[in-house]
Amino acid sequence: MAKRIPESELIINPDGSIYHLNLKPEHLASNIIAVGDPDRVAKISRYFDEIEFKISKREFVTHTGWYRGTRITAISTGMGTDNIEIFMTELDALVNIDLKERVVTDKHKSLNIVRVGTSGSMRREIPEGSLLASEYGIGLDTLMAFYKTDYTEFEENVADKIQDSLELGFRPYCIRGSEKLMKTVGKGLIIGNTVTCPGFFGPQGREVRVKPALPDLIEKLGKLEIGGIRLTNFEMETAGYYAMGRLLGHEVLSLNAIIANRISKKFSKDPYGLVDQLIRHTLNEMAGI
Ligand code: R1P
Repeated sequence: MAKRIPESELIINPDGSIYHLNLKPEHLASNIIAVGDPDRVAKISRYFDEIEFKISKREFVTHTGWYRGTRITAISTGMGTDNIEIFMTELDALVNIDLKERVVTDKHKSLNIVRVGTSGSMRREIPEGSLLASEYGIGLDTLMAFYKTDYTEFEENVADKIQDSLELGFRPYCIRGSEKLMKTVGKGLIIGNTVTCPGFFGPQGREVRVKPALPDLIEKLGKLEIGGIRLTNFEMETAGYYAMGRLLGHEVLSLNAIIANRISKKFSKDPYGLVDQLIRHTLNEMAGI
């Protein structure tokens, strides 16, 4: 007999939808475009040929519809890997748990999840205005201290080297995204390796009024060459997506609109235009998979 998941551990709303995302299984497509900013969801669904369903709760705004014959869900997550943990767990529950019986279903279903987000470059040669797909995510957050994941030896080595180089009192994690989606949705973009930070200012080496504890974070990370990979950009979700994707068995790829270059200190003159370019690229590539 399959183990029943108690009410307190997986919360279902009275209408049968999942607690935070407010979605029922039929509302979700297998191809998902995930964004941080709730306002970005409509900027994706305006290209749909038909919008089938819309709902929102907290920072999770969802539009499901059709684009050139492919059913796609555009959904926002808000910022940070703590939100990504909730997002990925509830998405997975919608497809891999019988919500009425509260048991894991026999046949695992894998989703295609593509993050379309903004990011800052830590490389002079990747200027603002670039579009980048993340091969690896490097988590400087502590999410994965709460889950046991299998890492490759290479991923462990990268994590060790970053911990040593930054003299971190905690262990970061390094994890690869979907090779399948990289070949399709990532096609034609710069390939990079993305550092995921648990904040926007200090954790990304920014000083506004308070001096960060690691003021030379960008310089140190920018100089590292680990087993042939170079770290390229900062944001706040990628590593969490990749780790939860591996744990739950989903294909995940993070795409980044590079709106700032942290070395040249330049900011894009048209960040919304750049995000729109990335949205159109993603829709067109997703329609084919
Ligand atoms: C910070 O401004 C936010 O922008 C980036 C970061 O990862 C963080 O969520 O992504 P989004 O543009 O998708 O929100």
